[in-house]
Amino acid sequence: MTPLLTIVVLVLVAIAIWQMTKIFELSQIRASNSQVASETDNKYNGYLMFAFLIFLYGITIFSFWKYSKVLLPEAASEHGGGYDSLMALSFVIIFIVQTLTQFLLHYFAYKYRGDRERKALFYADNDRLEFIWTIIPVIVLAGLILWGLYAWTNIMDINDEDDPLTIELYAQQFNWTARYAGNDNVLGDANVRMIDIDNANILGLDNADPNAADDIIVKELHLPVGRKVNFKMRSQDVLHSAYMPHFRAQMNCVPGMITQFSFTPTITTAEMRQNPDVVDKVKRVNGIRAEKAAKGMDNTDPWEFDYILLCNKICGKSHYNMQMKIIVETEEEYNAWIASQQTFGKSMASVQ
Ligand SMILES: [Cu+2]
Repeated sequence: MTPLLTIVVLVLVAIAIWQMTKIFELSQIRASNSQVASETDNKYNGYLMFAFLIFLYGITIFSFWKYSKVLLPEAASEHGGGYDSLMALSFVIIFIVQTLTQFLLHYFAYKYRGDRERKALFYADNDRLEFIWTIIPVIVLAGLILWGLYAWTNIMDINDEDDPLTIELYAQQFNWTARYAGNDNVLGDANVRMIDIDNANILGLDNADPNAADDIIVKELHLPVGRKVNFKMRSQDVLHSAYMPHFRAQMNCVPGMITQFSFTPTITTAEMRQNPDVVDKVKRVNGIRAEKAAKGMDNTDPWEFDYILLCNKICGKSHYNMQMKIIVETEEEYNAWIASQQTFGKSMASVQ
């Protein structure tokens, strides 16, 4: 009922505005009703162009001031720094180019506004000018693309050098499961057809594969700082995307195939919680939560920063809630944690 009433009210308001503009138009009839723009019209539009330029600059400055703080904190992975530099350089170039071109566009529209006395200059072409405005974008874009390709090849070079940890990230509607490869650092074979919920084989591991017995299945990702991790992604049902924003990492999870991504975490969770940007963000979020708590609203527990694995593909109705906590810790803390986890072999034995 309420939506219908709202629509009726909106339609009535629209009709009222339309009628009022008609009355306004009728009251504005002047002696000369020429369709040709007058000097006043031209001047008015020239100034409006200038006003729009000021509006553009104003909103740019406002956005920097208001939204810079929602950006991610410093990258917590080895490759993240290079990735951020590339991003920052692209932003700087776009910013300079847009500031200049917007100025030129609007200034000239104002300067050469309609004037009956002025005649347009016939200027056929200028090779040198055309050369300059072609070669500068060519060099800048080629530079960006080459640097981008170089960064991409570096990031996507997934190999077994430096003794990487092998971890599987398993996506399904709507949660993540992680599987550590265990002492042998080799993941056991798995297939969605071998999933046996009754026997707690939630990832479909192959019981007959000796590599599977020492695999460790967990719901929280622990990573030792400074050790390279090779992630192998699988999906059970639809397209998902493993997104770890603080590590500048993202990879699609595709049913029927294994995709991979590799990175080395460089900052522990405890260290990241001390980062000034993170401290500031936590303070702001908890301020909002405290306000909500005062009004008696839900979900107002104070928040503590944690790294996070998110799904970055709209994979269904609970997509927004598909996440897993990531804890980056020292080698000793990691070893103690992994030692306290049960292996797949043991959990199978306890079920049967
Ligand atoms: Cu998903």
